Amino acid sequence: MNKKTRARPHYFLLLIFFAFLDPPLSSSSDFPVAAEEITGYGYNLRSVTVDSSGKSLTAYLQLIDNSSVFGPDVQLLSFTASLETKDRLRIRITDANKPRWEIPNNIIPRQHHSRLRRSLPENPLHHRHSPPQISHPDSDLIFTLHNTTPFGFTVTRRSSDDTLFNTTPHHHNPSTYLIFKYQYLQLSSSLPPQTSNLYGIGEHTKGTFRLQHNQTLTLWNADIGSANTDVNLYGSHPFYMDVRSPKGITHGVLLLNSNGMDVVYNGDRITYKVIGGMLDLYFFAGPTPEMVMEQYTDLIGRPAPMPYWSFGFHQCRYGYKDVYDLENVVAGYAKARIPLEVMWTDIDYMDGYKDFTLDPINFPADKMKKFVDSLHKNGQKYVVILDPGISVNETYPTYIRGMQAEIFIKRNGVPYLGNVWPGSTYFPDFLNPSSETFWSNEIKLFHEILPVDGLWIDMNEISNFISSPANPSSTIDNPPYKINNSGTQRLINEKTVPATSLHYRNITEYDIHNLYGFLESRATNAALANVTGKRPFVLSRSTFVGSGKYTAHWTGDNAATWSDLAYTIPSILNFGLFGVPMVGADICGFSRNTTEELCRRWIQLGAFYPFARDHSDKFTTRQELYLWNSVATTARKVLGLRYKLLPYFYTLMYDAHSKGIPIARPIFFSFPDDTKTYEISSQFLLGKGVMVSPVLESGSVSVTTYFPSGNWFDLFDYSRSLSLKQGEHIKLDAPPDHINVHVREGNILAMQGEAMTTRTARKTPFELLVVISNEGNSSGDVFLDNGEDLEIGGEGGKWTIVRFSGGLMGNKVIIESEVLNEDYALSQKWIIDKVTILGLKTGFGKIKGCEFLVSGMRMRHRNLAVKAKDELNGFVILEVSKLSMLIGK
Ligand code: MIG
Repeated sequence: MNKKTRARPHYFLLLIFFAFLDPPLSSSSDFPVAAEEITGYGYNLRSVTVDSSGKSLTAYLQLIDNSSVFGPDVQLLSFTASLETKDRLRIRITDANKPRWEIPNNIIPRQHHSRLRRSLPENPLHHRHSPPQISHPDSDLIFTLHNTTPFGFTVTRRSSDDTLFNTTPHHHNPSTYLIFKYQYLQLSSSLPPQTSNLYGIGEHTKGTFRLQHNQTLTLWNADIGSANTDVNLYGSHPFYMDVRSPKGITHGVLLLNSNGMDVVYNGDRITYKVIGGMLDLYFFAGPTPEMVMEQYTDLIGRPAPMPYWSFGFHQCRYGYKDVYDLENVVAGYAKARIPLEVMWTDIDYMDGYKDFTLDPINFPADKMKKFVDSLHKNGQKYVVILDPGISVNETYPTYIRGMQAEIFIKRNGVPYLGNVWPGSTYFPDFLNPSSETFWSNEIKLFHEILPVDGLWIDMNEISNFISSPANPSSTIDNPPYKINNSGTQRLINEKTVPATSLHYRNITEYDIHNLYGFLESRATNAALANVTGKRPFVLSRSTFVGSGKYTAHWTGDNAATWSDLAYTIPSILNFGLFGVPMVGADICGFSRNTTEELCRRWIQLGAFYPFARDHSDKFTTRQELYLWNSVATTARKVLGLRYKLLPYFYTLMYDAHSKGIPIARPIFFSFPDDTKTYEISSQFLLGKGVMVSPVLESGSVSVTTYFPSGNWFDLFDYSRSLSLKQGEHIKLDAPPDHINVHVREGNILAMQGEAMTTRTARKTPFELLVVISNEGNSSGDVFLDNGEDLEIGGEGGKWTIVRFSGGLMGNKVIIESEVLNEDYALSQKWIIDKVTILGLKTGFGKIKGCEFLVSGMRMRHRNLAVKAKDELNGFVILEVSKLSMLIGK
C-alpha cells in the first residue's frame, strides 16, 4: 500500500477543565471521626478529556488528603470510562504515574485503549455535556462523572432512567469514598435495596441463591471444603448480576481484578475492598439475563465445548483400593443395569502420590491398561486426578524434567518448597510458557502408558499442607488490610504458596494467586487437545473469571447432609453465571457417611446437574448407586430420563458455548418479570423450559414448589399436568422414588432412548416431544455432531442443527423442521420414530390425522393414537408412532 495515500487518523479532543465547585477539604478535622481511624478522604476531579466521539473519557483524580490507615495513598489517579461496545461500559482507575498489576491480556483479552474510539460508529448526537457524560444513542448505558467533593460517578440506564451504579459519596462517610492506596483499593456504590436483586460473587456455599443483605463475600482461592458456608472457597468470580424488580431488567457488573478482596453487600450498598491491582469495572447492559451472559462471556471467553460422553453418569471415590476394586464397581453398575459412562480414580492410583506414576502393586500398568481398554471397548471412559505439586525426589523423572525446564514457582531465589500428598513438592508455574510444554509432555508420556479420556485437576488453589512464615521485611505476605480469609482474617499465606513467591517475570503470588487454577486448566486443556486430538475434558476445583473456556467444575468437598444437598442448587446456578456451565456437586455427598434416603434424593437431583458424578471421601461408607435397592431403582429411573434428554443437554452445552447461556438456569432467566422467581433457591431450569423441583428434606413425600404461569407437564408421566393462569406455589407429590421434572408449554424436545452408555443411546431413534402452547405454537432445537471433535460447529464442519416448530392450524397439528447443514445428520441416518404431542385439550376431538411439513413435503400419518387423557386439566396425549422420518430431510 502506498503510504502517502493513507490518511493519518486524528481525533478531536474536547477538553474540559473544572474549577472546583466546592473547595477541596483542607484537613481531616472536617470529619467527625477520629483521624487515625479514617481510611481515606477520597479524590477530586482535576481534569477531564472527553473524546470527540463521546464514547470515551479520560480524567485525572487528585487525592484530597493522605490518611494513615492501610498504608500510603496514591496521589494522582488516571480514570477512563469507555463504551467498548454498545452493551459494555468499562471504567478503569489506576495510578497515573506508576504501572500496577493488571491481569495480562493473554489471559483475558481486552480492548486496547487506542482501539476504543472505533468500536462504535461516530456519535451524531454528541455534544458538550455538563457534567461530562459517556453515552451513545445505540447504547442503553450512560456514564456520568460528578464533580462533587469527593468526586463520584454514576451508571444509568437510558431506557428506564434507572441508576445501576452510583459511587457519589455520602458526605463525611469515608466508607463510601474511593480510596486508592498501594495495597488497599475501595470502591463503593449505593443500590436501591427494594428493587435490586443480586446474584453471583463467588465462590461461596450459600443457603440462598439471591444474595442476602449484610454480608461480606471474600475472594481468595483456598482449599476450604464447600461444606463450609459463607467463606471463601476454591475460586474467585467478582461478577454479579443485578435483576431489577418488578420487570426483571438485568445488568451485570464485573470487577476484573485477581487480587484478594472483600465485597461487602448491605442491600443498599456494595463496597469492594481489594488489596492490589487496579479497579477495572465492566458493566453489561442486558437487558435480559440471557443477554447479560452473552455480553459477559463475550468479554471473558465462551465456555469450552464438552464431549458428548461427559453428559453420561460418572462414578468416583477417594479410596478405591486397587484395579480390582475399580473393575468390581464397573461390574456392579452393569449388573444393576444402571448406566455408567465414566469411571474415575483419585490419588490412590499413584505411586507415592506422584503425578504421572502408577502404584506398581495395586494399580500396575499392565492391568490398568487392560482395564481402560475394556472400558473403551464397552463405550466407557476413564478419568484420573492430577495435583499440581511435583514431588521433590531426585529419582522421579517428572521432577528432573521440571528442574531442567526451570518451571517451578520460586521464593528467595530457589523453588518454593511446599508439602502436599507426596511430601515435599515444588509447584509448576503455569504462568511460564515453558510450564505448558513441560505439562503437556508429562501428560503425553503418561497417556502412552494409560490412555485416559480426561483429567481432573485438584488442589490448585494452590493447596499446601504447610503455611510458610511471612517475610517480615515486606507487606506482601502480610498486607495492612486483612481480607476475611476463611472467615477469620487468617493470613493470606495460610496453607498456600506464600504471597512473596515469584512467578514468571517476577510476578508475585500475591497478584497471581487467584489465577493459578485458571492457568493450570488452560495448560491441561491444551495438553489433552495436543495429546488426544479430541475435545478435552478437564475438571478443575479452582477457577477464576474465564475458566469456563477451559474446564468444567465441581463444587468441591461437600458433606453428606440434607443442607449440603440443598446448597448444591445455588452453587451450580452461580457457576452458570460465572461462565462455567459444566458444573456439578458430589452426588450423595463427599465427606461423612451418606444414608440410603439421602443418596436416593441426591441422585434424583444429581441426575439433572449438568455434570453428574457420585464421589465420596476415603473413610466414609461406600455409596455406589447399586448398593441399595431403592437407590438403584430410582437411579435407573432418573438416569433413564437424563439419557433420554442427552440430545437436549448436549444442545444446551452448544448454546452455552456459542452464547454463554447456562445449561442449568435460574427460573428468572425464562420468567424475568415474575418477581416471585427471584427468591427461588430450591428449583432450577434446564434450558428454557425444563423445571427440576427436588425433595431436599428427609422424610418428605411432597414438595412445595413455585411454577410460573402456563401449562407444565411431568416429563416422566406426561399425564400429570399443571395448568396455571398465574404463577403459583404448588404442593406436588414426591414419593420416595420420584423427582418432579416438568416441561413447559411452548417447548419441543428432541429425545432419544435410554441406554447403558451415551454411545448406545446415540444410536436409538428420536422421539419428538411437542408441547403445544396456549397460543398454539412451540419450538426447540437440536445440535448434532460426533460429540468429540476439537472444534464444535465450525465452518463447513460436520454438524447439523434442526429447528423444530410446531403449532395448530385449524384442526391440524403442523410440525416443521428447518435444517442447517443437513449432510451430517443424514450421514448418521437418525430417524424420528415417534412424535408425542402434549397440550391439546380433550375437546379437540376433531383431530383426524397429523401433518408434518418436512422440507416442503406434507406427510399424513394414520398411526395416531390418543394415548391417555389427563382428566384434571382436560389435556390429551397424542402419540404418532411407527414413523421413520430421517433427521435432516
Ligand atoms: O486433600 O484427592 O476435593 O475430591 O477426593 C484432599 C483427594 C484432596 C480434595 C478433593 C476431593 C478428593 C481429595 N482431594
